Amino acid sequence: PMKPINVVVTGAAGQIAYSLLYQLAAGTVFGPDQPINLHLLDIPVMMKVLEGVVMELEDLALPLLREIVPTADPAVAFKDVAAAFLVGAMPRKEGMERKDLLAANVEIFKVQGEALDKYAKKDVKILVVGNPANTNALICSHYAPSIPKQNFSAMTRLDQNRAQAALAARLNVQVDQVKKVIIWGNHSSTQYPDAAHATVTVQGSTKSVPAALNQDNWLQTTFVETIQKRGAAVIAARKMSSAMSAAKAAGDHMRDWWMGTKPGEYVSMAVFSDGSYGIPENIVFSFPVTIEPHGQYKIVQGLPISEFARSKLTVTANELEEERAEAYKVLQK
Ligand code: NAX
Repeated sequence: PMKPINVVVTGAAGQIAYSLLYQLAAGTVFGPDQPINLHLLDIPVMMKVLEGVVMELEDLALPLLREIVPTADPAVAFKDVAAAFLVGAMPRKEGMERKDLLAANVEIFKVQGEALDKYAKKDVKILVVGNPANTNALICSHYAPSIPKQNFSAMTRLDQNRAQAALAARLNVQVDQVKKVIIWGNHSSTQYPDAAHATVTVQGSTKSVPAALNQDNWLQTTFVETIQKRGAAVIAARKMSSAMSAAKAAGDHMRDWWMGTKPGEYVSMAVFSDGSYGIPENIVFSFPVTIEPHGQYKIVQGLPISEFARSKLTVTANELEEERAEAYKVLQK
């Protein structure tokens, strides 16, 4: 029998965690044979709510779920963790500017980076979901120098899933017949959802999505805008931000990182740029990656970048450089 691993979820009393925790306990992320201990971190005022979440986790009666550790103490939460879902963040409140939001979150991810550095396993896989996710991952890594940079990532999988679903709907095929959609850059409205390299399979024959659509214009306009603004559309309808789909995407991201990507496919993850595709180094940028089972991710190389794509990549890279500059300004105060 396999030994349990420790998995931490921050923001554990929040709405994304509420859907994510079930997936972890059910074995859909780390596999049906991997028992887990769940470490649940939230802030002191949320401890009562967290108690309720713990009760529900117990009542799932799932055999893979061993210990449950609710806490407001990062030292306890990050102890010997093999995987970390950093979901908790300061939400944007009315009248708050992007800068204020960044400042509040930089502080949170500094504290959690330091705790990861001190208490987590050195091969811990870290997924940042809390916004601004890419820059939070950068800050977190900065304060965890003993953990390799390649172990930090931020989530753009929800954007990828949204793009895949939108293409499938447009092409009138089942969602799993669309593959290799890419999200480039920041998890923000500057992200570039790119279907130029995507494929679609209809009745056993596979072709490129642009060829199947025969309409480049839609891919460069409505498609891009719809995916960039999908989060806002969900908020407008639900009065709350995406949670079920965000949690599912977080599970997808970690599962593929842990177990590997499917042969011939790639997925998008925001990771430290190594200069691939001319993207500046030392920002956390979403790239297409492949992963060997229990291995490191590799950024897919050699995809042709059109002039249109290049202009989109530049915009989102510039935004990430600006966020980095702002974050370091806050940290130096
Ligand atoms: P909720 O407000 O429901 O939950 C957040 C939880 O985090 C709260 O319980 C809060 O007390 C806790 N928290 C705050 N500061 C903390 C700290 N220092 N340590 C531990 N816990 C802390 O938000 P939810 O809807 O769950 O969203 C969480 C984050 O995900 C937000 O930042 C949101 O913007 C971000 N998202 C990111 C997405 C992505 O694709 N990368 C998509 C979905 C989502 O919008």
